[in-house]
Amino acid sequence: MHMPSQTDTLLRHRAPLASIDPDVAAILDREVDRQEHNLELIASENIASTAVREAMASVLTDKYAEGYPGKRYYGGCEFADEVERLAIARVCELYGCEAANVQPHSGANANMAVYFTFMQPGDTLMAMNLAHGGHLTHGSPVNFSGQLYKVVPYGVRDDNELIDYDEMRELAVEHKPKVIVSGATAYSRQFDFARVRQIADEVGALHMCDMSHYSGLIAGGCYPSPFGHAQVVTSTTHKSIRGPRGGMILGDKEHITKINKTVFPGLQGGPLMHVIAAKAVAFAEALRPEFKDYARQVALNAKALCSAMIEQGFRIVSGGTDSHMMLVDLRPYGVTGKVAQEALEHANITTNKNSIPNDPESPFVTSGVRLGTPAVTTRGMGEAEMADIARFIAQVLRAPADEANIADAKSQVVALTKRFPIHTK
Ligand code: DSN
Repeated sequence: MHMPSQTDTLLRHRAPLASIDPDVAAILDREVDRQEHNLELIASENIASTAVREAMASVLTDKYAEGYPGKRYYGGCEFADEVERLAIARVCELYGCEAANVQPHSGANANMAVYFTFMQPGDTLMAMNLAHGGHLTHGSPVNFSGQLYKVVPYGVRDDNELIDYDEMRELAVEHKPKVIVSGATAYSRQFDFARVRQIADEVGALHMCDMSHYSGLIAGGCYPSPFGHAQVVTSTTHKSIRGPRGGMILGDKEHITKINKTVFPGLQGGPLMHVIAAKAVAFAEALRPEFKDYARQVALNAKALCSAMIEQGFRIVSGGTDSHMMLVDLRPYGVTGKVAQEALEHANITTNKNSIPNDPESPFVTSGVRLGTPAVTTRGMGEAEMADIARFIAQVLRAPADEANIADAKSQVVALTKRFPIHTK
């Protein structure tokens, strides 16, 4: 007779994580505590809802569903089909587009799928310079995108730190890229998507927008939409749109049909159906009227934080923000991005060091930090709290090596976070 082991018994009785694996459970508890008592200002992070996390932790993690709805390589896919169709229908409604692929495991995979579909190795890719706010997958030499393609970067003007569209056009005419990418990770201003399309059309390129950073604001009507200007739009699903960690590709039927073959079987195997279920939940949340209020508040908070940082004596790259983020030039305080990130972390303020345009420091040191408001807005903070946050940052960076000063700032940060609980409501 088979005697079930203790572990089998625990699994069958749906034992909680803590009884199966107290080590991992304890780590997760500490992460909850970190999130509760830190101010999360990393512009690419957010706080997914309990519903999104519940879908992500669902039984769909067990299911192989290689293929697409109605055309799978495995049996038993009826509910996988249903949930993937729902995710596609919802995201198309959200952005007013015709077709979508919700299977990319990440934004990098989504970008790779588009490049592989429309370019051959050795072709020319034009995208924003990483040092001016672009992304690794937009042609960095340490990334596949910079290694497979000839990269022609465009950047910002020296005088106003805004994208130089005249230079973009000149470079495009000269180098004839196959794909021009709009979108960035550290550009706080509006993209002129119509202008990028005009340039792309002039040289016969595809305009791909990587809207990862802006996708929540676009869904909420608080940032210009690339739809109608870019033939293909890629995004992560976990930044301002507040879904699970993952990627997606949106566009018209013609382009998405071609891209589908690249995603599967070209690049990926089985889709993460539990994550696709969570994407469907996030898209439903973003379709609710409250999400528009959220997106509006993210943008208002970014403007408020930006003004308060300027009042504290920091310089903001380009002088302001039209989005959820800003790049802070720390040189007026005489600290580098590396020193600032570390000192702020000791005071429970989470940021990331970031190069500013024409940065004299290396990317490992930098002269800037990037600040974003999606996560603090999700926990309910408003413009008044943004002024507090700027004050705390200034206090820390005025004396980043002074332990008593950091401890004092930290106690104020923790008091603020306690007024806006996340997981313990
Ligand atoms: N790493 C992300 C960011 O922080 O902007 C982009 O993928």
